[in-house]
Amino acid sequence: MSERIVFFNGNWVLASQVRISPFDHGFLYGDGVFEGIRAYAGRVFKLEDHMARLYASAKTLMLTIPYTPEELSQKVLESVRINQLQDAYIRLVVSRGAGDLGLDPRSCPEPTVLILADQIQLYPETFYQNGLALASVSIRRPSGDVLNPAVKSLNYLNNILAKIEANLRGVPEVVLMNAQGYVVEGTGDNIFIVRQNRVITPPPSAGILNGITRQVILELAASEGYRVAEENFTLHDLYNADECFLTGTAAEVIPAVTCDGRPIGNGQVGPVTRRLMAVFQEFARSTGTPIEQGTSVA
Ligand code: PXG
Repeated sequence: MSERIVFFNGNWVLASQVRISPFDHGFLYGDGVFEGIRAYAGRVFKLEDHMARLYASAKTLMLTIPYTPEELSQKVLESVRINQLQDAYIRLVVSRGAGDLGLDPRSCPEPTVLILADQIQLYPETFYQNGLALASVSIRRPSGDVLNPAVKSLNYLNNILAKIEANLRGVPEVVLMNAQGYVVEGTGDNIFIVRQNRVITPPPSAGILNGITRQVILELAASEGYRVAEENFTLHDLYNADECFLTGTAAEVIPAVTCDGRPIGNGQVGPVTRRLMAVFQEFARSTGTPIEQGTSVA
């Protein structure tokens, strides 16, 4: 495979030629924002929604992205095209940039902007066929008044600590709760339960990353005729649900069949989950911004 060409601070360069300053506050302090975006069959999925979330996250951090959303969208499309990809995972990172030592972002005149498109690393097919085992973890998701989970920042230590607990317990993904004990999300995905044909996911006010896949599933589930609700639920509700699944750009829609050793429903992938997995695949492959729309590379 030939080396990837990445967009780095206004230029298209080979990935191996990118030089990020040791003084970049993204590296020193996790000061920055990012998006994980997917392309299916030559079209970038929900590009505008990813851009809106990126700029919203940046606004909260008072991080001025030196491109308009339209300009940056064109670069995202171009990153897929220039690497001759059709199906891709795109990582868009904007960090505070290089500055002095010390937290103060005012010492960083120029943000660092990086777009990397590569082949996607899919989860093993057995996860989709047979479902995942989940475990709840002791680490809590911080509430909105601490570090708002709605901001997709470069600070993923909370999620990484949860991932370490997942590894120690030998499960591929875990369930995080907020300080009130309500289930909120996984380490890189949102969570849904199905109960009596109602499709339920925690509300944004519970302290979640407002996932783009989550929003798509809420809409697809409603158009499939299911009753949908954004409601707080507990581990008890999860153990006693009929079905459970996770959603995310990387995971798409992935079934979960046990949590903390309790089978969810009958411990098999349920019919609502199967239906939504199929509908999502169909939707993802039939919508999106064509990569050909971008301006050609000079
Ligand atoms: N919750 C969290 C905490 C996330 O980070 C999601 C939910 C799902 O959101 P979307 O918009 O993707 O439906 C995410 C986002 C990766 C990677 O490995 C992906 C995410 C996060 C961190 C890393 O590329 N997903």
